[in-house]
Amino acid sequence: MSNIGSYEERVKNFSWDIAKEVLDWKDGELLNIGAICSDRVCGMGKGSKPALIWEGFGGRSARYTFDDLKVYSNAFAGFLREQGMEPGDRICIFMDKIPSLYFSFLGILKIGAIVQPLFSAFGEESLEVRLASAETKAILTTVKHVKKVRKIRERLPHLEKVVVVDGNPDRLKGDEIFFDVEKYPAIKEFDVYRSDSETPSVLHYTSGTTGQPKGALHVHNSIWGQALTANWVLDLRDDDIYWCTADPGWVTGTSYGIIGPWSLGVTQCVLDSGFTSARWYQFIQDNKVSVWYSAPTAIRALMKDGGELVKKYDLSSLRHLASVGEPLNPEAVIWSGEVFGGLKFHDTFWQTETGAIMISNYPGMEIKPGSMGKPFPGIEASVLDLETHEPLTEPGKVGLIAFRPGWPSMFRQYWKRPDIYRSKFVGAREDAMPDELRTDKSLWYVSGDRASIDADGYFWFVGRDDDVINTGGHLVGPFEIESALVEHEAIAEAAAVGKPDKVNMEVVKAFVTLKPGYEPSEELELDIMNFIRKKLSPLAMPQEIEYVEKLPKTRSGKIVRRYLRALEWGEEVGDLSTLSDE
Ligand code: 6R9
Repeated sequence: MSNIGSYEERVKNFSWDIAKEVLDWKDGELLNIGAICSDRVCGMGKGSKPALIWEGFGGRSARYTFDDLKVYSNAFAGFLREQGMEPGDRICIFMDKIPSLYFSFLGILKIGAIVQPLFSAFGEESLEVRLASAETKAILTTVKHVKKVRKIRERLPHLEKVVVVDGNPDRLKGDEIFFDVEKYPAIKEFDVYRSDSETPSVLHYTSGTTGQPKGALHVHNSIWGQALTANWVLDLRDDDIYWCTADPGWVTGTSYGIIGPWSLGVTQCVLDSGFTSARWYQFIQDNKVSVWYSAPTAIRALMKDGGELVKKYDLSSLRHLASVGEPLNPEAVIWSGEVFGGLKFHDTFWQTETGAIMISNYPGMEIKPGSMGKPFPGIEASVLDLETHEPLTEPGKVGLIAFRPGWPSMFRQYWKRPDIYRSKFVGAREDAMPDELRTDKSLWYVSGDRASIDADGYFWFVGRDDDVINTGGHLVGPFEIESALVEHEAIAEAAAVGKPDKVNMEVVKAFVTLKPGYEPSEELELDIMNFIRKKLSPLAMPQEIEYVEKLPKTRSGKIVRRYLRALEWGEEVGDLSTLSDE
């Protein structure tokens, strides 16, 4: 049965040690996420319990128990160790949501290396930037995606091993290595790396306004936050069939698509095929999904197909629904209550940097449609005045969402960028080290989002405090897009902003000036779109390109995206006095 308790009760009597009780954790046990999510679950007598129910394209499917998870993650661990991979090395996983992604994720952690999951739809430039930044030593990929690695490999001196986990070994090139997890001699017990709470675990790249994406580095200690929030907020119980729709290339897909559920020994389903509403409902029906964690864009797409379609399926297995990634509009909450037998999507708010859910509609708490809910027990959250950075006390006033440092799953640094890490903390000393910042309770970690808090303590999201574009719950950095745009032969200068979209909330729109000799045309527009799709990803591809004579700039020559964005959203353009008037 559920052990989540009432929100008020939990806030009053909170301690992170409760996470250890939930996992039945004894002091002195090995703190290694890879082992906790597989070996440890088997050790608790759940080895034959289904861990992963998988469906792919074309009707392919597979089922794996926790025993399988243990043996196959051991195989990846054994193989990688054999290949000379060492604790602390960055190993990238670049695949669709196939079973080997999940096995290798745990296997990499078992040798004490750092997992760098990257979204498989990334094009070669998105991939290159992230592999170069992390000085990644090995990449695990598939036949479908290895071609992109081949194009950039010679520019990546640190990339020693390219491993392909499917297909035909005869088709590999050069020193690429073939690895078939099912054929590797079974390792029953693997000698797991003796990690501790501060051993680095996962490196997720995330986009900011300026510069290239930054790597948010997590540690094995994150498990306490991920397990407890998976238990209390997602309400995961031993007999659940859980479906997290996120891709592990993004943080939701690892914190709650791998670590949270499997640390609790919960069965989860993965659907690795294109989206249609019918396919999703069928998947829930066939697998008797009970807890479903998804994103507003998907929910809006389901809404578009209407409530009648829902009635064609038996979705009575569903018990709890939650959402993350972007603002969940009140209509979506109300609609879900109507069509899913009274179940409403519970909005949750968090970030790559926070590692786990920070603000949420806690089960049992009254849902105010449109609100993100309240801080998780043990999390001190506030909104800070936009100018003074003092906490706002007046209900309804808009400020910056901020958290007191020190929760277990908080990121420990931006990879090799202590300066940017420091800039996320209000009140930080200029020479403060990452380790001091993350434990200093006099500071605030600022999320980069704006919200207000109402008189009942509920948080209401307002928008981002920067120029990052959130398209369908995925963050894309304008700088990365602009840098790629100006590599196109016809483009002189470029600005990328989000424009409103009914389903995806925002899509990318680019404003460009052309080089002499090039004329605006529809053909050129398509060419530019394709150029970005291939280089970066379908997410980063502009849905519209507007040719302009010049871009709005400040006197110092910086492009003012804020101005272009406001035009797109029909908002007040704001203070233009800093704009150049040339
Ligand atoms: C987990 C994840 C984080 C950013 C975050 C904010 C937006 C996330 C939200 C939300 C409104 C919610 N965001 N949850 N906005 N309501 N419930 O999504 O991580 O990819 O790092 O994105 O997404 O802007 O700062 P990440």
